[in-house]
Amino acid sequence: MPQQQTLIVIKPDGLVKSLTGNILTRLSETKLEIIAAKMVRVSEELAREHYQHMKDKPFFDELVSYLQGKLHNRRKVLAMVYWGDEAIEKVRNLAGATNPEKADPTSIRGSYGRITSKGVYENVIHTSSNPEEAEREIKLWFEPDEIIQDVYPTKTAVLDKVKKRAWAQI
Ligand code: 3AN
Repeated sequence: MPQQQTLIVIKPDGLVKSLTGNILTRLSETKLEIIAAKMVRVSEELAREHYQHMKDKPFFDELVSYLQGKLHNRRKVLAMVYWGDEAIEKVRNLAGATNPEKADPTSIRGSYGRITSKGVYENVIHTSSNPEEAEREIKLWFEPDEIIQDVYPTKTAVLDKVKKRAWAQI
């Protein structure tokens, strides 16, 4: 069985509904390992890039606002990388179908998702759909050093005059 990595994002509706614990408990049924996790304030650029395959859909702008938390007044998401046997399919199955009303009622989206009166699919989590998308998404959301395993080849880049924030005192 292939060892895979997959991106999981608990979206703003999942956070507003205090579902983080429930979702992590459901994900632990897969016996996969968490190899990266961080809270992210999603920029418009990141949201647009993440959903680039939906850019021609009429609901694209709404989707970008949704991932940024603008529809829930909660400007953050929890982004994670899970790793292990058949990780992509295991997590997709547990997440359920994209349309929360069509998702198996015992799946995460079936249990907690909804379609708003404006037609937005609030489906609580994002999960990568195939190995190519997983690679694109993981590289978009994470730096190599934020992942505790070497999942894709890296190179050493020597950065000169890079400005970054540091602790004022240590
Ligand atoms: P998935 O998230 O299951 O991989 P995609 O990639 O087809 O599904 O869609 C990305 C996101 O776009 C979905 N998570 C959902 O929030 C939204 N979406 C997809 N289809 C629709 C639709 N018909 N109406 C409203 N929102 C949609």
